[in-house]
Amino acid sequence: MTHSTESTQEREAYYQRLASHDVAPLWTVFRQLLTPTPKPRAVPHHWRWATLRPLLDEALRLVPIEEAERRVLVLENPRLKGESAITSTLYAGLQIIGAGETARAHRHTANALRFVLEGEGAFTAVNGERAPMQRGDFIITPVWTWHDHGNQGSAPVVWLDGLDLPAAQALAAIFFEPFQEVQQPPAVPEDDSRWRWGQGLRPTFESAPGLYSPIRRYPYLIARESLARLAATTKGSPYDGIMLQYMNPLNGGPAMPTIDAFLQWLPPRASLTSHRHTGSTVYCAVEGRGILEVDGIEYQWEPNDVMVVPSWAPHRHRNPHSEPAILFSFTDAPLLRPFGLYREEEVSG
Ligand code: 1HN
Repeated sequence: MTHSTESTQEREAYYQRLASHDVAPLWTVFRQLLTPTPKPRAVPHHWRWATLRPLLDEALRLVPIEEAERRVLVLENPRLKGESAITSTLYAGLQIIGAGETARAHRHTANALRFVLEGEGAFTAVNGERAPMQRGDFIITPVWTWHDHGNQGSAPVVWLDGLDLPAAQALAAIFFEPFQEVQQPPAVPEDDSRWRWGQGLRPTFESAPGLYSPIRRYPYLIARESLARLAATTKGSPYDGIMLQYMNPLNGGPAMPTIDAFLQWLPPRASLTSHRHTGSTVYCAVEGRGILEVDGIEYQWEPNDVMVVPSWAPHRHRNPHSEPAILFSFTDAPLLRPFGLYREEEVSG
């Protein structure tokens, strides 16, 4: 049934009057709000190391560390320009710190992770504990922990930063505080937390923080060795191959309350099954070469490339080469699970 011109005009006038009272009709937007499946604002994307690495060198040359709280190139989702976001919940960036430099100490409520890509001799200090940074190491600086970075080596060090910053912003829960000094004085021996909590042993005379993993650094050598040994006898998941979680040893859950992180091994000539799930994922290539197919688009990746898979986008991993391929990834899935919002399904075809 069509409406008379008169009633259409009356409605438009009515909608304008509603707006002047700061109200709006639901029925005109209902179907946009309740889409049958998720419609994320973020799009899939691939950032190439070959493109970004020279740009990091320019940042090193152009911007003194004293003028930048952190010398970082933000990986901005093409649909979220200006929002410092790789998806509507996650942040990712590449950070470079020159020989002898310090990235000053501060703390914030956003949870952060580091995945080391290049260089030797840097450390991240978290609440007075220094974690050495070697290629492939996974380091956490959870909610409201003091952290600074230093490079005692003779060449630049580069890593991937991952944060839940857009999620914390959406929840209007950002707090930030600079430390009273540039650097935290070391309060415990290097890697202390790993010896205390990261060997399948628990100190009986103390308790650990409840919200996040008590371990600051998960070394690459150990994660990689585990993957290689598992790969000799198992195929792992049909979707992810052999995948290990950076686990909080106190509860078997993710290392931080909002971000889960993984290292995965795609065996030579692996062609895995396509699936989709809620929650977004940022991938960073570590070893070998492979193909990540997202929404039918193929991203051919090389070491240190970064890719993003938004919520519910069908995706599939392939390794057509004769060498194993290794990917690091992190996801906001822990933000969804407690609220019944996590879904996962195989995608055929
Ligand atoms: C931050 O504190 C670091 O500590 C890196 O290295 C990137 C991006 C946004 C907000 C805080 C760091 C960051 C950040």
